[in-house]
Amino acid sequence: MKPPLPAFRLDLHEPRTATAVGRWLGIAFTVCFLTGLWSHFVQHPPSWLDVPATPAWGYRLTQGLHVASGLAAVPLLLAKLWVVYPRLFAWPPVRSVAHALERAAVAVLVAAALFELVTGVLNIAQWYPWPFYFPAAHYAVAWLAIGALAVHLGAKWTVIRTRHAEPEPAAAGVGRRRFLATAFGAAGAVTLLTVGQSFGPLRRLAVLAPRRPDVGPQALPVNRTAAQARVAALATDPAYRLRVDGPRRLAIPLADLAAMPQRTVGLPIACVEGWSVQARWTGVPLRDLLDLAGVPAGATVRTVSLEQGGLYRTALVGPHQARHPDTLVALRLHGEPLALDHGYPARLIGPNRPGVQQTKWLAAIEVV
Ligand SMILES: Nc1nc2c(c(=O)[nH]1)N[C@H]1C(S)=C(S)[C@@H](COP(=O)(O)O)O[C@H]1N2
Ligand SMILES: [Mo]
Repeated sequence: MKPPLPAFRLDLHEPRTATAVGRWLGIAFTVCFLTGLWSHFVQHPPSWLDVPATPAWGYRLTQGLHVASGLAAVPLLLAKLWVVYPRLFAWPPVRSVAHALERAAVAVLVAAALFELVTGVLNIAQWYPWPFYFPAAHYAVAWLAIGALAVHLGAKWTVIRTRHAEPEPAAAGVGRRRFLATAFGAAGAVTLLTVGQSFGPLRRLAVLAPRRPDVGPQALPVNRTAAQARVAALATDPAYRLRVDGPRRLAIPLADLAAMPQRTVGLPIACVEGWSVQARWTGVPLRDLLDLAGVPAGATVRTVSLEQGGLYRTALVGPHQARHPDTLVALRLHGEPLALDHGYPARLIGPNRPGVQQTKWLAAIEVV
């Protein structure tokens, strides 16, 4: 016979609570992982991937989900760690080979999850207090986290499945529900106070987000200014020419670009850092320029900025996006000439592309 449970057991460090928090944390991590993987492939496309141009808001959605799920995971991870921490110091530390592996996976999972969330949050705050290249490290550690999560779920599967087997004393139920309400409430609050950086209707609530999507020149945020990129002199030089290097080599003055047939489209800037906003762009369809230069339809092209250095000096445009009528060499934003900080005299803007690939201050378009 089992001994009777004490009447007021408010101990929350038990599997039922761990599982309840863990389920939502697992969902957040999975969404974050998959959307992050997509972001990585879009930015470093393998040879077989020609990133589609539709839906135009695709990257806006996946990257919005990536940052939102990562932010929601912060309070959930803290809650989970608080529930399970006594077990992290269980004695004896190792009981068998299987137990040793299980604990090793937990150690990797905790370390990798903390690393991903801390670097992710600092990155969207544009603070890089580390010596490594953030995207590469964040990507590599994501695999550690998801691998360790899979091992952890496998090891805990029986516990997860049997969580309702034992009846629970009423007092423990109340305490547990309060704790869970606090943890889920915190995750909900973080989401509500940040998601407006990409979800327009809630932009006024985005007080915890680093960016308001409607604040900046021409009502659009700026990630890197012309002054920071040191391009102001080149960008305003009257001798500016846009080079298009295909089988024919063109050097087109701004006035000639403006004299070509123009197209106006609504497309978002969707920054990898999570903010995004729709805007109205006018310019010359990229494919018209490629046709003029005799570039074949299946070609991948590279945009090159006037900027002399920087991580975003160049970007690739795959055949689908390069030939989509909405991919523009934009000259105007919301009907006015581009502000210098938004890429004057000309920038690339295309559907379903990460912000980092919307090259500002275009100098050239080259065939890869
Ligand atoms: N040449 C160049 N283009 C660039 C960048 C840059 O630093 N240099 N930043 C990119 C990033 S990260 C984003 S999110 C968008 C932002 O465009 P905006 O500053 O006009 O809003 O521009 C992209 N184009
Ligand atoms: Mo960005």
